Amino acid sequence: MATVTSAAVAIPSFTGLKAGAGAARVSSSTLKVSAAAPVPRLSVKASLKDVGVAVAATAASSLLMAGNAMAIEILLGSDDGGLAFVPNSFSVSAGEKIVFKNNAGFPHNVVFDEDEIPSGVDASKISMSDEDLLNGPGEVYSVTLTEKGSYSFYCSPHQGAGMVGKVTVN
Ligand SMILES: [Cu+2]
Repeated sequence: MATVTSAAVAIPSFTGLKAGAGAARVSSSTLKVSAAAPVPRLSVKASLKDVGVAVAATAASSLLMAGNAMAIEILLGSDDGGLAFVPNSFSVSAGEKIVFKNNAGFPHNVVFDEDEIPSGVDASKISMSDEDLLNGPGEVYSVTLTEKGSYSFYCSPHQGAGMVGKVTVN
């Protein structure tokens, strides 16, 4: 009985050791948990990376806007909600980027008139499709024209309301 008791006494301390070993195991499984933790951390890093890309894109577009010689911005819809390109007649250099930006009265789009562009230019390659619309504020459609000449374009939902424009490429 006494032996059993001493054994019983020994057991708690042994259990304590086991608990210590168990604690070690716990910490090793904690290590496993923390080894798993880098996965969400990685996804955080990935999203930070995405943010970085977005920031870089914003910086690039600011740079684009700063370099007016390289790009021109045309507003889709006037500030008072008028259905018009602003400006609706302008000139660019061949290869200069034209950025059409949603401003008001959207949805809008930009479709070049296949009968009023320089011969040899494929209207479908420089136009948005009739069904494709810019629905949100600030959305843009960019196009670069390389053939010199006169181009007419319109917004398909608002062509009847007079939302048409003309660009001369020099
Ligand atoms: Cu429109």
